[in-house]
Amino acid sequence: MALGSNLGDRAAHLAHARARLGALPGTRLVAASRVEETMPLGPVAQPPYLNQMVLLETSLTPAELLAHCLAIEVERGRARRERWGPRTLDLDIVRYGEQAVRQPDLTIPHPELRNRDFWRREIAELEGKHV
Ligand code: PH2
Ligand code: MG
Ligand code: MG
Repeated sequence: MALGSNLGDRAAHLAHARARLGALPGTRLVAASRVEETMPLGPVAQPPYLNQMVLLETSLTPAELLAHCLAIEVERGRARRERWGPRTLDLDIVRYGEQAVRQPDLTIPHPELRNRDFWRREIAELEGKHV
């Protein structure tokens, strides 16, 4: 899962997300990458992000996990205005084991994975930490 924040207390939003994700039913936080500051990608002018990748082990389905993620985003005051606009907290399912998902509201692997060097770097870091 990718965590991102570029509004408010960014580190606190990420910390909240890690705690909540690790406490979801049937779910364990296995590893976390470093938190990195990244320049905003995309067409909207906005502040820099804090980004982090975490590895979860879960018995939730992708759709269940997505529903929890949206609820956790709302807990941090996430408002959905423009696409790719600034946000307090963004939780994206980037990969789900080897499984692929293609639903109107969920595509796994995440289609942006190929475009985001920092995501691939963070995943490599997680794979090193995962025992
Ligand atoms: N997420 C976006 C848009 N732009 N830029 C950075 N640096 N990090 C993000 O997580 C990010 C972004 C939409 O989800
Ligand atoms: Mg995103
Ligand atoms: Mg998102």
